[in-house]
Amino acid sequence: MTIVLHRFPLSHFSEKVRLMLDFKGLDYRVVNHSPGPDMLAIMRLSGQRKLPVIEHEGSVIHDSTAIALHLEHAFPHARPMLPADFVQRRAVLDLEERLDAVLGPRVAGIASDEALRDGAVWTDLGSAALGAHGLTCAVVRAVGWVARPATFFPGVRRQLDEARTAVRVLLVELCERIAADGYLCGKTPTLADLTAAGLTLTLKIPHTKYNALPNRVGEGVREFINDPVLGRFFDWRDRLYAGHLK
Ligand SMILES: N[C@@H](CCC(=O)N[C@@H](CS)C(=O)NCC(=O)O)C(=O)O
Repeated sequence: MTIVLHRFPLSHFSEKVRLMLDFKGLDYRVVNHSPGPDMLAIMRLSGQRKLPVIEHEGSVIHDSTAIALHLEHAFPHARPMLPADFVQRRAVLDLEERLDAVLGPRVAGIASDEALRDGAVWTDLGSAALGAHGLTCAVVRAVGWVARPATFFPGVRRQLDEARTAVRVLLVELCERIAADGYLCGKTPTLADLTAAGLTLTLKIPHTKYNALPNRVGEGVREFINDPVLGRFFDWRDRLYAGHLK
């Protein structure tokens, strides 16, 4: 039975789950929602307001980690995302949790801050993020005019700079892990790899079948994309998409 993935088009947690479905080779359909207008429908469906949510054989599951555990349990013959060995499994889940905690709350702010520096990029990002029932480009542009000056307030600037530093430190660690073993927790891809790839969605827009920003592939946060140290991470992510994901 086809799995239904409810997502916001530019949601990095939704991308994390979409990558799990690809990786396991499962049949799925994507339903795009708009933050705001579709909140009531999401609440009615899942009893909470965040996406991703999946529907599978009458079950409705929210939270990307809960979805990962559900998929591992429901499809025992599909490609595993978690090692059978409990020590290795714990290591994968610990890294996944840390990736969620560091990248989860920071990536959207960093990507928005970057997009605000260029009116056209901001309008594309805002319109794609708001999805099919989104506000018009003119309103997105107007929001940009208000938001851009806010990023210069010292308190906001400090928070954004701290977010960039925290994300960069983590990405450097991921590069070291990749250099050592090829993947983040050993020599084969796991849930940790799918998490890192999915949660960095808007740091550099990947080439994917479900990309909400097809005219911005390869673009993103220039400080990261142009950093030679982090090149290893984005090259690795490109190979992961090309080899295992749609
Ligand atoms: N812990 C959740 C986080 C999901 C999440 O934060 N989703 C964001 C989009 S990336 C969201 O729905 N935000 C809307 C809101 O907070 O109202 C997961 O792992 O799925």
